[in-house]
Amino acid sequence: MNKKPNLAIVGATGLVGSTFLKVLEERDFPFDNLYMMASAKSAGSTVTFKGKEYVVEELTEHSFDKPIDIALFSAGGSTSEKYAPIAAAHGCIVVDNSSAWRMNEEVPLIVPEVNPEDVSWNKGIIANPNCSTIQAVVPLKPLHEKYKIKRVIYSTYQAVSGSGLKGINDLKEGLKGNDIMKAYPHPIAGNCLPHIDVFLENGYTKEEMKMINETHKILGDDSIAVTATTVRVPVFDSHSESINVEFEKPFEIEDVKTLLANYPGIVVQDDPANNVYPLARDAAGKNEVFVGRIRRDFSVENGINMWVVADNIRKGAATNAVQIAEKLIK
Ligand code: 25A
Ligand code: L14
Repeated sequence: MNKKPNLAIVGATGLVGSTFLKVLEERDFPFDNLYMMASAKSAGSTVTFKGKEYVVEELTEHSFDKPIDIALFSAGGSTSEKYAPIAAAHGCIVVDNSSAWRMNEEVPLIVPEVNPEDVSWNKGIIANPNCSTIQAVVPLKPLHEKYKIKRVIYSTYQAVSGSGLKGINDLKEGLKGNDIMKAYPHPIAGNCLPHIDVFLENGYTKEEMKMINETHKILGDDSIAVTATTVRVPVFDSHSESINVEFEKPFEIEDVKTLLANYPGIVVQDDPANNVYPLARDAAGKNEVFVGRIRRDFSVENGINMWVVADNIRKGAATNAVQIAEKLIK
């Protein structure tokens, strides 16, 4: 793109939408016109960007009649299903945060540190992966390139902010002894719920299957065996993940640590003697993926365990989407 792009933020008033705005501002993303869109409920309200107030407009079939180059969507799956193709038909490129388009064969699924080249075959819609998948594949990528991954076991500890304001409110109230259950079928305060998104017929949750399928698509390798257990924990921000990885090739654990520390987007925090390891509260508000507890799995021939933490609304959603948009304007 030669001129500065016209941008639209769809779902501008939501948790992810408002974080798009923060990240665009922090990274000084170039733009000419900027449009804020949401449902009829929010139309007429205002949001502030770079000190200027913008009136939120209702998203309709005609929202993309005006020239818009890039639209960042975070308004849920059904909104994306309906409106992303309308935007694309008008020549706009949609970066979509919902799960609606991720596994569509015509739609690239991108983590900029992992598969930026896939931007080239977009047909107007690019999908932003699931938050838990994004932070996992960043450290897996350099390891897969060097040692070829055979199998991955994910166990996640996911923050309530993944469920939006409802989840945050359930935990806030629960901590005061008020067990409201608007986001979850059980109290979240003092609990761990092995249940994220809906249950499927195969016994897994949809969140678990997203991690499995999206890992294959982003790494471009269906031969990797992947399994997952995803758990909601009483933490406000940042998902934590225990990741067990088995490789084809042998390795030195110090080389693994160096490889990860030198990879873009990763910060290694691994000094157990001084109680240094990634923590959800420290990762909150940051854009990087934090990796620690990197150690050999002595139960298999070539395996490791690691602990991976990232802000699920930033790297897991808004930051990753803005990074994709940055690739588009390059
Ligand atoms: O189906 P999916 O893909 O799984 O996605 C489902 C939900 O997941 C969130 C996102 O919620 C989405 O609604 N989400 C998506 N990707 C995510 C990711 N990567 C993710 N969460 C984490 N990580 P959200 O809160 O981020 O975004 C909601 C925004 O979407 C707007 N919206 C909804 N339907 C729309 C629409 N916009 C246009 N057309 C439609 N048909 C929604 O606007 C919001 O901006 P709104 O008008 O419905 O809400 C306006 C005001 O309401 C506040 N609010 C929302 N929920 C609550 C709330 N206030 C109190 N309690 C609540 N529970 C908003 O803050 C806003 O002020
Ligand atoms: O698929 O509830 O992007 O933590 C992101 C938030 C799924 C659920 C997605 C959560 C959603 C997830």
